Amino acid sequence: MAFLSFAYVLITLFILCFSSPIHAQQPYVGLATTDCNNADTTSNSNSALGYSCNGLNKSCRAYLTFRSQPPFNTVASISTLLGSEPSLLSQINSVSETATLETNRLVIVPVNCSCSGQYYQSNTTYTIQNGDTYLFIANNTFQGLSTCQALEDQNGSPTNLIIGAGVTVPLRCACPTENQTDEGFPFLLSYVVAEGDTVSGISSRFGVDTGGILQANSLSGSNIFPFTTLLIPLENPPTSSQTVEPPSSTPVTPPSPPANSSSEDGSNKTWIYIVAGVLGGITLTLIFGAIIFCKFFYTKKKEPDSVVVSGSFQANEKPMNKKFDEESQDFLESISGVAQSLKVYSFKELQSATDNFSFTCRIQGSVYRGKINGGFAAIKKVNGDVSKEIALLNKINHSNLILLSGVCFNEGNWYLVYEYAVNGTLSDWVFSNKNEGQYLDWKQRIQIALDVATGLNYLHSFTNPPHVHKDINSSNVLLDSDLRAKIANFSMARPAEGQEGEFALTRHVVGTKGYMAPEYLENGLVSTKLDVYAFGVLILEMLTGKEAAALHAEENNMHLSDVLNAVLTKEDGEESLRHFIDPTLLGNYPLELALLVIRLINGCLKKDPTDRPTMHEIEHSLSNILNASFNW
Ligand SMILES: *[C@@H]1O[C@H](CO)[C@@H](O)[C@H](O)[C@H]1NC(C)=O
Ligand SMILES: *[C@@H]1O[C@H](CO)[C@@H](O)[C@H](O)[C@H]1NC(C)=O
Ligand SMILES: *[C@@H]1O[C@H](CO)[C@@H](O)[C@H](O)[C@H]1NC(C)=O
Ligand SMILES: *[C@@H]1O[C@H](CO)[C@@H](O)[C@H](O)[C@H]1NC(C)=O
Ligand SMILES: *[C@@H]1O[C@H](CO)[C@@H](O)[C@H](O)[C@H]1NC(C)=O
Ligand SMILES: CC(=O)N[C@H]1CO[C@H](CO)[C@@H](O)[C@@H]1O
Repeated sequence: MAFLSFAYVLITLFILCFSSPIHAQQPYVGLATTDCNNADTTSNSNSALGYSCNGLNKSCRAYLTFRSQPPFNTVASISTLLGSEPSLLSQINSVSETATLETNRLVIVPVNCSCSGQYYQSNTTYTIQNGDTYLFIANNTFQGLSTCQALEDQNGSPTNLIIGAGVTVPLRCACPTENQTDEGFPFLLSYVVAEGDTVSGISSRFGVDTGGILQANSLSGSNIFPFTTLLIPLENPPTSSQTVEPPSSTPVTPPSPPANSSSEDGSNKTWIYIVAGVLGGITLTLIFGAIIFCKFFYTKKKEPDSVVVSGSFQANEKPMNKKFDEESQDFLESISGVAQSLKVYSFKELQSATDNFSFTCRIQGSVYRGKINGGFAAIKKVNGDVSKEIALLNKINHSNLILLSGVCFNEGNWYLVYEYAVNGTLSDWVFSNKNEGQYLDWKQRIQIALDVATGLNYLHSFTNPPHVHKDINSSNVLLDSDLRAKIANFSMARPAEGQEGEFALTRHVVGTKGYMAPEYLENGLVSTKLDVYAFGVLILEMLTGKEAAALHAEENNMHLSDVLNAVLTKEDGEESLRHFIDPTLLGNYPLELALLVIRLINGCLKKDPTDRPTMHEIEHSLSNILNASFNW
């Protein structure tokens, strides 16, 4: 077995090594973009003039990023500057067309991108102002979305810029290559690097893997510079959730490579380190994958029906034995050597982080708040098999799914270290008075619903294989300092087997009361539509401020979708609707949008799972509702 997996790793590595140059797409130009006297017009592979026309299509819809800066801080002014359409721009960024955006907010700008000769570009026109130079226009006004070389190429010599005259500004965009399209990335975003950005930070913001970004830009290291563009290959068009700044402090930072690049010789060495690092990373990931795979396979064979049973944040009570203990220790040792993004903590470190797991550090159940490296982390103690949760969380990276940053194993217990969500669980906000008279307003609730939908859509459609969370409820949705939602507790998550519309069966029906879909309760059918149902219950709770179980009981145990139908069809429509909605909203919500939300919930709660919408459709509807809420 060990030999086989080693051979597998070698073969995969071999294939990877020799296939990676094929994926090289558009080279990153870096600081050459500001070297205006040195227009690199001779080399067509490494040009500051634009991304070369190597795509499948000669034109496409592409996306740019721009940071709102006065006077370009409204939907109208940004659209005009960048030649975009205000209605699309406002829709993608979930803001109204008349909105003024806060300074430095990341804005996603949809543009039409097409080949003009050798390079892709998106045209816009700009009127020369007093004091402008091509460099100033490209770097300061357009934030690096164009270059002085491209401006010169398009408009001629910079010596005769006339104030008030128009110039054509070619913006750096590109259409995906055939390979990118085949691999499921039909959208490209030209992301303008900001101060402090890292490739891994950017990849987590857009929910794509770091390797994909490195490949798309033929980058071998992580040397990126502000006011230059990186191409981000995307599976889906970008959404407003990606414009939110990611949390700045993560408890764990990977060790930095030796920093000795004093000479040219040194920078050559750096390059070698980086290549070695990337190759090493791939090997380690593969080995780690193989270990988890083997481990998984092994346990599966022994106990074909074992499914981790756990309520919200409650540890599983599984009898311990010596063998399991040893296996876990082996497993831990095996990951300690290879898991790059996952830090293995000593029990001592966690003890001191949590004041020896004191009561005051306890958040809930077996979850503690710990102070690690000056920041907070949530530490969950689990007595049971965590390999699946680790394997899943270690490969997902999405701002709406909680980040697992480390693990620890001690005396038969696992400790999982997660990013810390300051504002606690959604249930604390919706049902209890823990936040002393502070209630979520309408827009905050819709934003949270959209965040959860976005996270679930990612889990359902963009993890490989697709997964079902299986325990969506208001205690498993956490809120960060901006009251943005992150889905937590993946202990019950499992691959969504079968094609869409097909279902897997399980004999172990576990979950949280009130959130379980009828086909699951009755027949043990598992599909992504379970999460859709639970999500419907979740927004119903957010809308009414009542727990699903209470609502169910209050309405004489009627099925929830019948409760909704009753509300929707009552004669005194408006009044019964207002009566139904959470009084802590104080009537401060657009009734017609509330009605749309109720219809959406109704769809999610359909008895036949195939009648329920997909998370993708839900995300889309909620994004429109949020957009309309901003206009209200
Ligand atoms: C982009 O292309 C679409 C479809 O071809 C067209 O309707 C739209 O007007 C174009 N937008 C701009 C800003 O040129
Ligand atoms: C952009 O402008 C250039 C130069 O004016 C022109 O050749 C090209 O066709 C334009 N592209 C589009 C899509 O309008
Ligand atoms: C580009 O613009 C930024 C901010 O506007 C500025 O800090 C930076 O120095 C500029 N770079 C160059 C090469 O002019
Ligand atoms: C390329 O063009 C074809 C046909 O017009 C279209 O169906 C396809 O979606 C385009 N691909 C991309 C990535 O834009
Ligand atoms: C960097 O180089 C200097 C002298 O060239 C050396 O003294 C120092 O130890 C080196 N630092 C590292 C981290 O390699
Ligand atoms: C542009 C590019 O990288 N094209 C490559 C796509 O993949 C095929 C084989 O899979 C290569 O032959 C192309 O060069």
